[in-house]
Amino acid sequence: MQFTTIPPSPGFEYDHPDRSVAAFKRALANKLIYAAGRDPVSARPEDWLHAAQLVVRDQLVERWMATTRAQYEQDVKRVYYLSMEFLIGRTFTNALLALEVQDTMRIALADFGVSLEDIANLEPDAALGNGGLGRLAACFLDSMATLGVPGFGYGIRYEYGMFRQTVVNGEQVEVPDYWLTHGYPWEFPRHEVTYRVRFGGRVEARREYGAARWVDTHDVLAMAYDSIVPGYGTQATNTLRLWSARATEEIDLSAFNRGSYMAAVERKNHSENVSRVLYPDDSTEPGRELRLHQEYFFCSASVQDMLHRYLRTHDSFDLLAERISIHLNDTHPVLAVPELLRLLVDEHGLDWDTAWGHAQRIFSYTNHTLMHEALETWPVEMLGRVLPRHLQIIFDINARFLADLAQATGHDVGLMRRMSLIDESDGRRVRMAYLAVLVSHSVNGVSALHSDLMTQSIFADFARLYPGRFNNKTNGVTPRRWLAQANPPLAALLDQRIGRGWRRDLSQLEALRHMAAQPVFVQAFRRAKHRNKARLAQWVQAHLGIALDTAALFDVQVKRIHEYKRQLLNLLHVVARYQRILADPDGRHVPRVVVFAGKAASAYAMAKLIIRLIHDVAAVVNADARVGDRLKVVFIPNYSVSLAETIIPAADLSEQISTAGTEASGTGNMKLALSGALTIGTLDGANVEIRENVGADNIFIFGNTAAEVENIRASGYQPRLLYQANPVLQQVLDAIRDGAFSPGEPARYQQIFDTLVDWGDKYLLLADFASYLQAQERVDALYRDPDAWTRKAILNVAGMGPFSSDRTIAQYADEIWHSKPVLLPRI
Ligand code: 26V
Repeated sequence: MQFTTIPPSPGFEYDHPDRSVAAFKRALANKLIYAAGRDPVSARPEDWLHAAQLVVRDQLVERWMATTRAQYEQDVKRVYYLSMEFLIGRTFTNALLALEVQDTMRIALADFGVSLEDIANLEPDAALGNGGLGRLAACFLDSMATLGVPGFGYGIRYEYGMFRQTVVNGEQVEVPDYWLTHGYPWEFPRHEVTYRVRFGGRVEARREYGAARWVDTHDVLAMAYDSIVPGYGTQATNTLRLWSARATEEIDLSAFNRGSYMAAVERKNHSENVSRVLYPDDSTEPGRELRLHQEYFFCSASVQDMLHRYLRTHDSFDLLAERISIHLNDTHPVLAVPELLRLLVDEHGLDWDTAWGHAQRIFSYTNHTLMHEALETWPVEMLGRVLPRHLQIIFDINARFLADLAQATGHDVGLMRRMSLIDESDGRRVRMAYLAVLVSHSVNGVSALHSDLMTQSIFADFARLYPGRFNNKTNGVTPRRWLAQANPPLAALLDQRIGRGWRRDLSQLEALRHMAAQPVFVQAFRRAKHRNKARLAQWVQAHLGIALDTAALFDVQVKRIHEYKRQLLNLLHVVARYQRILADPDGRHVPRVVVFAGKAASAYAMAKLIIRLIHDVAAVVNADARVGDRLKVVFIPNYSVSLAETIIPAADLSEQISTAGTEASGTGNMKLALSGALTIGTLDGANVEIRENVGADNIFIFGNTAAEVENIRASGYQPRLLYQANPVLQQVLDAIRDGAFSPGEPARYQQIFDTLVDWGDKYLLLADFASYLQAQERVDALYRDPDAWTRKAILNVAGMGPFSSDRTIAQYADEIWHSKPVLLPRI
């Protein structure tokens, strides 16, 4: 591969980093000695990792500067992706892969007696996100860079990322994730890039729809930290800019002079708390004031930064909407809307209509959940206290909107109340999702089903009023991380059979379709899967002390623990299976390893109880000699991006079993199918489209559809009747209720029984139980025929082309952002 050097300014000389093994060795030695200050004689693996990270980073910096320069020269439209979460994981191997220098680095390190794999495993994850939404943002960054979309991620540099999950006596215990202990070598602190972010105070000289003065605020500084986002097979690299809170003064001098040193230090701490910790809840909206501070903090800094960049090359705002797009990743960044209006009207003197016109062409919004509990609303009282000027702007937007609505619909008061930005039903609260819909020229859901349901449920009134605004963009995942990096055996097989092009064009996997009939290929595919299973088994043996039979079917459910995702339904099947083995000890049972992993929000009691039940069931089943290798249950603690990279490639079966209508899309479903797992799932989220693409014969679909779920609920669902009518279900639930898995505390799971049988079974586990068990029997039957199973697995991989996040981002770029790639020499 030819590396094109972009010349720096003429006469400027520097060491252009070479890519030979010899050059890597020199660079490693230099970094170790001069950057890390380590004598090679006493260097620890961590030091080698640090040196190697810096060597790779050097390789990226030149491309980064070339891209940034080209973006300026071409005056491109920039896409700003605002997200409270970026769940990045590790960067070292990903950067090696983007540059295609894994082998060079491996050999260079080996010459020093260092194993690339060993040091790569020492890198902590950057876990600045909860789950699906945050990981999607990270996949999107990768795809934007790869496609040359001039994309900037903006977010928060949390000091504490997603908590570390430990398990103590079967129960989740959260441990803070201070991930910066050894520094983060991928970031460049930009001390000079700081913005003042204001809170509180009051508003003076306000005119309706006109400028106002916001005064007496207390301020926090936002300081930028940039990291490089490399594109694959291109010079294009993008920037992820994360904001860190700094106190405006090191210590408050007036307090200091009055002698209250500690009070001054406390104030500083208070300011800097804004970026201290990621909220580890992805389900409930607790309305905490610190969260509101976080949201505004990063929106304000980001919008100030983009206007600053725009004004470096433009002297009016006329072209603003042609030069910038702002994408709202869910409603968390929606305060960017009143912030942009405030800056344009109050600080830059634009009139309201012009500013609003710009905003409507600039903003677009993605909705990621229909779950009522997760829809953000802020109390008017709190918003007015923390951001008084923004509350006025929101009121102004609302007044205009309601006036227009009244005119268009003939003063339909019910409709106006329903659509108002202010919900008056439960105290007065601002509906952030409505604000996002009102300002955006595009509102999308994340799978075909979810986008449909979105316009039929939470946004039905808006969809009637603005039908052209709503669209679907089905999620995707980056094939670089989730296939090339996570699944080396399969990646190598693909390279050999269909070439390397799938990394940039995943539709090339289609070429596998006809190979599903070739016995040699089927065998090679099975060997690749087996190697991944052996790798996971080794991990489980080393970390959990459980021996797994790699011939068993690896049945995997990995995701946040949520009632709607129904890990409990999976567990009911596990118990039924256990009871079946005991009842028929000589039967031909297909051996299974059931793997769970996932975190529960720290305040989500039911989710934590489910984790405990998984452990209790595992303890009983795994210790029962009558069961042997025919059933093993494993809970892998501290699910994370890097654990996902080990678990997912090892899966035979992918559990995607949410109550239809509740999972917006899912992306784990795509990662698992891409690694050749067969899906057992409901017709929910992107499962529907996965079925269309892999073929109905190659997926195990069960359970009620979204429409049926709605009907069941509407016509008075009575789970107890199902319990009474199904002896298998009864035996399973009775065992759980009676303490078969918690003999020391028989009533421990009474609540689970009650929730399902007597308290309404909100997520319809019992309604889908029989159908789920039948689907599991189809799974067993197929697994008995290894060739037939593997053929279907191959057809799954072959059908995954459309689920590349490159496809998703290309659609966002064409249909929403109208952005063009930056032009750079190809490599
Ligand atoms: C909500 C909240 C509520 C307030 C506290 C903090 C917080 C943080 C995150 C969220 C929203 C979570 C929404 C989410 O992650 N949705 C998932 O998005 C994936 C990507 O589109 C999608 O595949 C999953 O189906 C969907 O559950």
